[in-house]
Amino acid sequence: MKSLVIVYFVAVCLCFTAVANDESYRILPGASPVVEAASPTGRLYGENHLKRLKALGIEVSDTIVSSPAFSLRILNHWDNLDGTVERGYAGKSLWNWDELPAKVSPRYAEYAAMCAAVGINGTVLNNVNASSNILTYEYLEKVKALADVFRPYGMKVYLSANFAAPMQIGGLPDADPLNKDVVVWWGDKVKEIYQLIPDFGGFLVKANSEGQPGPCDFGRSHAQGANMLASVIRPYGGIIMWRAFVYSPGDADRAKQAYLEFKPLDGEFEDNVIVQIKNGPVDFQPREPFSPLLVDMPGTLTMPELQITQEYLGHSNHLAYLAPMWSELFSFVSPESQAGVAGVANIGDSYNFTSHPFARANWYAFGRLAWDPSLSPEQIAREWVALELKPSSKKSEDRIVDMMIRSREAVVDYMMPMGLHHLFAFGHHYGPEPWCDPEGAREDWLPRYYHRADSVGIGFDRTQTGSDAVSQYPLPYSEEYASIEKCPEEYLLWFHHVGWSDRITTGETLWEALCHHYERGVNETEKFIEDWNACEQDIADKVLFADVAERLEIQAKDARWWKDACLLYFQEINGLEFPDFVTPAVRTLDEYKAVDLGIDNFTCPSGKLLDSMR
Ligand code: BDP
Repeated sequence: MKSLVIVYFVAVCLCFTAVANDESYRILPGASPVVEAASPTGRLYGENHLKRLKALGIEVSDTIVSSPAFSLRILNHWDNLDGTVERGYAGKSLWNWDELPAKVSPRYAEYAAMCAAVGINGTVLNNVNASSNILTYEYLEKVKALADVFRPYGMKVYLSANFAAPMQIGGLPDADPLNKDVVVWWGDKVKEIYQLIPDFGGFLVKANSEGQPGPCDFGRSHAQGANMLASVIRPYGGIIMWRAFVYSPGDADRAKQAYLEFKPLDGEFEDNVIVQIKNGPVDFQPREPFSPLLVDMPGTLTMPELQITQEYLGHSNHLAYLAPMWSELFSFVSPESQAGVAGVANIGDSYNFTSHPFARANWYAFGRLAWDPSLSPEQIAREWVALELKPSSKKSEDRIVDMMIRSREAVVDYMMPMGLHHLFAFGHHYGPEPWCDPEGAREDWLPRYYHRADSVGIGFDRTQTGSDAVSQYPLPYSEEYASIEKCPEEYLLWFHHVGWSDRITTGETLWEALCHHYERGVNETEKFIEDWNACEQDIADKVLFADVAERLEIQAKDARWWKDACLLYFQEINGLEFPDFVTPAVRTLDEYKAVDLGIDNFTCPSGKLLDSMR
């Protein structure tokens, strides 16, 4: 559709030169350092950085020049218009739609200031499973009120659009992107939006995914759908972020589907469309290999979608500092090849916005990495600990930073090590249910689809003898992942079905190694409790201290629950003895199978409540 190489080049230049310069700043050293910037937003970012340096006691001895690596650094709120948040664990939605636009909570500005402090420059206000009502005039006036608050902080507002909106609120018989009436409807809608919000950012679209409507319903491709919206929004400078999270039951290996659907469309998208791709090929698991689509769409603008909310990492109960996971992604996917980065927000109306005090570190880290993905997770953790927790001794600071750095690997270890994935309870994705098999559920929503445990071994064969997902990766990864000897241990069971008694590179059998990981994860959570308690004297905020302490206890209990339930279940399948180092299970497998948290599928407003239900 376009002369790709040129369009891509121009688009990248636009993204990385014009916009980036606009937001960049310089800080000149001196007794009172001076911030220079070409725009008010750049100045704000510079001043914020200077504040950060001051708070950290760092003097500006040389000129600092900084510009963002990604031009789009956007939060995706999965907030519904009824005030619930899909996969949100920090209370209700921050946006009080009932009160807006008449009443504008001071928390909106507080939120925007926190985003600006780390350089986040956009926010999608509503859930990707979008209600068309957000596009009615009534709601657009509310959106305008929020946009007016966010503007001085350099934050643009975006909306998730339901592709069937022309039918649902426009009264049209279809939403076919090639139907002139549909195009006119969207054109009028976009005009109405820009009259209210002249700097509106654009739309995020989840189409033909998990039951959402989309162009394929009318025999059109994703590119045709995205390009129609792109053409109506182009005159206003808006963009379309089109999600690649698609998979349908019964087809190929779910991990292959986004690539299979989108790769053939490479080069067909307009240059104001950005294909938004989840970091891994399945769905925000504690560890996934990177999505091959992110590195194989040279004729298309793409951006990774990260999940800040801990849907699959213990909700707001568990300490899981996510910067190591995101840095891991950028070690495979070069930031220069991406037009932006999106993060599914972990923010709600909870007193501290995120419920778990340490979950604020993930919001902070998302922004810092979106500005500069070369920052180390440790440096970001150190900044956050010093700025927010303010421990009074260096020893405690070091201890807390160390806990944070270890925390994500601990979660992987006690939930699903060595490449296991999706062993979660159906629906709420909190606890373990590797056995889960509710009636009528789609096969690719069930843990057994992913772990494939049988009497011989465990793991998903994604090599040429299996689903051949490995062939979607470029060299050297395709070769490395396809080889059972060379495959990194952390992805072993993602790509291979391995015999229980096979020896892996450490010399242990697979069964021993799995048991080791689970045990280590549990031990880590116990060490977190010790580490945190050792910091008590140095944390002035006693309420925060107690809150974290309580959650760490829950996390340790949950870690045991995960370890016991998974190992007992796998043992039932392989009939092997546990190695000596495995601590005895607290309950029997049947007791674990009977656990019912009694929480709904999507929202769990108060994470801590879960514990009392177990
Ligand atoms: C899954 C969530 C689901 C989201 C979906 C998505 O479980 O609630 O709607 O992703 O990203 O992780 O669209």
